[in-house]
Amino acid sequence: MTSTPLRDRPAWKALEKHYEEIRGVHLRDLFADDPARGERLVAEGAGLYLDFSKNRITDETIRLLLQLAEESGLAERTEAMFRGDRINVSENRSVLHVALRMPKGSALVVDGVDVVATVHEVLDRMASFADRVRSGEWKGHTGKPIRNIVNIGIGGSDLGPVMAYEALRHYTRRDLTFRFVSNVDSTDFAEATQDLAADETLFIVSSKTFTTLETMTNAHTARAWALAALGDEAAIAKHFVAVSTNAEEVTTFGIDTNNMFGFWDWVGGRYSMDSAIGLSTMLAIGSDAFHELLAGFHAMDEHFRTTPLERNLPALMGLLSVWYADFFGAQTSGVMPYSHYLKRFPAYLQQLTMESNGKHVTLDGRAVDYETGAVYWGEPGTNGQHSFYQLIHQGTKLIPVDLIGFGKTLNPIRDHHDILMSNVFAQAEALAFGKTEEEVRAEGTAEDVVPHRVFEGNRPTNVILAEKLTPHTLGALVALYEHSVFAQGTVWGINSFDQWGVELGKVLATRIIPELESKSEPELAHDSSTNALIRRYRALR
Ligand code: G6Q
Repeated sequence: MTSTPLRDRPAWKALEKHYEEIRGVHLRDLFADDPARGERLVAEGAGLYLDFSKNRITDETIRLLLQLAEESGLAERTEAMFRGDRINVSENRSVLHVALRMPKGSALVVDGVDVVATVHEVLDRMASFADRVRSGEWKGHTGKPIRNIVNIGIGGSDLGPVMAYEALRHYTRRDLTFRFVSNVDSTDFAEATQDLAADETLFIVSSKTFTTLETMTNAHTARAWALAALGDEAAIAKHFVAVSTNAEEVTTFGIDTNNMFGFWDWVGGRYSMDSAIGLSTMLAIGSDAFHELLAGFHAMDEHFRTTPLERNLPALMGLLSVWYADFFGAQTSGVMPYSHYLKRFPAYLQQLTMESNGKHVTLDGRAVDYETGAVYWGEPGTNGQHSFYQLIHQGTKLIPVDLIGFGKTLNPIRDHHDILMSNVFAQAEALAFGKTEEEVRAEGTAEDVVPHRVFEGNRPTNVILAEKLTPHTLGALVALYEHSVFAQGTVWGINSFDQWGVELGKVLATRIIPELESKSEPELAHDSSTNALIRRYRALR
């Protein structure tokens, strides 16, 4: 891996020069000069088709970005990750979410342990548990089968499960109700459980550490809620299971470790939806479909590991993100899935991308002198088109956008799907080519309105197409972004796998809780604003 600072790498210097040539070039001209561009600047892998032709790049840009990847050691670092090296240096951990989806029978030995075998042991236990619940063999305390499943978890122990449940709803058992409680706001728990019968409800307490304040608060509330209805401690074993790496805390909580599904410190929270954290997903779609999801992840892993970078989807997308963040100064990036089932995908991606690459120091602790991870955001198309797309089309900011669409809908009704997909293509076209003053005038527009109706264009998009939203496709799509994030982090030389930035607020909140709850007026030693806010809250509560 290179230790040359990013700005000193030859490819970076060349890109700086090259940017000066490209910044004024319009996509209209790039397409006019190269009629085959839209068929040429595409890549395919793991069932996904990526059209990256509507980016502000030339063949030279790609060549330089690939050179940058090489000078940044992307290939070596990818191998290091797949080998189980401790590339998460600030936590001294391997980063092996890729092992979670390696097929049964393959092997990856890390520190003398075949992690693939241990992964499949847990997957098999999850499958037999899921089968028992889904078949009704697993009975609640009063002898009734489980009809409701409530996942309690937050961050990486929530966003993946929620997103996957929504994304794969078509494949879920409709006679089972799934709810997800994450927020320590009691409203979340209250609303999620208000219409559920405790004797038909199973809680999955999902927490890698089993110490997270929000999750443990909700888990204890759930315990009290179940006990109030069922009146017997013995009921807990039938109505609570845990997903965690911390057997001791799970036992202390009162959950039988036979009903605990483990994972490992080499699985980061935001990279864990395909570990036991996906238990709710498996309960919803069944173990066969869950294995298809894993196969989709694995197909993209293999694509990423083995495909030359110029045809490598995650590498190309990652490098393009670097191009816009560091050369065009783009601060944000949009992700717009044209599938209503993917409505939580942008929220999921926000954690994956921003917790991973929202870093200001390099692996060896030096402050960066370039931009790192962009702000990710998005909503399902076409809804976004009727709200914020205005700013993307005609605002003053450059916002690269990923548009995700499918060839087939899972709910064929009249011509909805063609209408939906026409919008994917129309948006990408409008963003790239815009509408010139002459074109607006030619429509007979009044002269004073002309400037308002001009679309500058030259707004970059990636269009990602797949045949159909299936568990396999979802796995491939998530892995695509995981590895794109990795490629970006590698170029930036940052640690995409720690998240120290979430710690400070947690520590401060723990100090403030007693100040809010104390019966007597607490002595406050914060800044004047925090002191005044706490006093105001105490008066209001
Ligand atoms: C993800 C983060 C974070 C984590 C939550 C929940 O990468 O580490 O979002 O998933 O803080 O942690 P627990 O699973 O330990 O409760």
